[in-house]
Amino acid sequence: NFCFKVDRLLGKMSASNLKPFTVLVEGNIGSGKTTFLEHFQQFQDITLLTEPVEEWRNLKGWNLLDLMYKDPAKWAMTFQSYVTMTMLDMHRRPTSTPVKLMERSLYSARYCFVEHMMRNGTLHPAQFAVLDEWFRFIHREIPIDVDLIVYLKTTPQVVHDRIKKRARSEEQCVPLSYIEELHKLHEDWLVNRTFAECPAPVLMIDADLDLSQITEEYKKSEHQILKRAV
Ligand code: DCP
Repeated sequence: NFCFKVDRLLGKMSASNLKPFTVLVEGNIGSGKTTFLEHFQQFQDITLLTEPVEEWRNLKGWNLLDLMYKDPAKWAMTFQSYVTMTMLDMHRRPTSTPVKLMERSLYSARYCFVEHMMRNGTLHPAQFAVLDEWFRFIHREIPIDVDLIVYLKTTPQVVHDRIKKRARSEEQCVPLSYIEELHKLHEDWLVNRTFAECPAPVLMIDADLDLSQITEEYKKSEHQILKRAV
């Protein structure tokens, strides 16, 4: 028992000098990313970084998420540039634990949301060019470590129903077509690998299951994530 404790302590000390094993949790809107992160609250030695949606909803009193949904042509650029900043902050945040779990990333912002807004014309090509240059600059100049991506794969209709049920005020007019297009971009990025770089191996999870059954599904990923925790 004593040896085990010393071992663990040494493990922790050496782990704190190392880079954490970094896991990105990705998936469509309403796929259960937050619930997935909450599942890992029960374990020690993991830092959980949930998405800064609350920051997007209140920047000096301004609800950028709401502004973007109400008038995308005017506010998408502002919103996505703030997302870039808050995501970079999460990627760079130091952790004292050997495992770091992050909800979303700079990658899904660029390869799913910004990509969609460029393709459907919400972003002016010049606005897209600026966001893309920021992404490329960060990618080139700042180390962003990713070791594993957990992809919560869903069916668009299922998450659309969930989004309506959870009734986040800003998302009330999100059409099924938008969810379908975002789904396709996640698939192209993480499964088909057709247009964008995938920065780490992908672990796919069936996230269509409802809350009563999803824990079993989440457990399947525990081994891959926890083997890195001391
Ligand atoms: N969003 C966006 N652009 C981004 C990231 C998010 O427009 N680069 C929007 C889409 C949603 C809201 O922000 O309206 C939050 O989306 P997420 O899918 O990131 O988070 P959820 O809260 O839906 O995650 P989940 O339900 O899976 O926990």
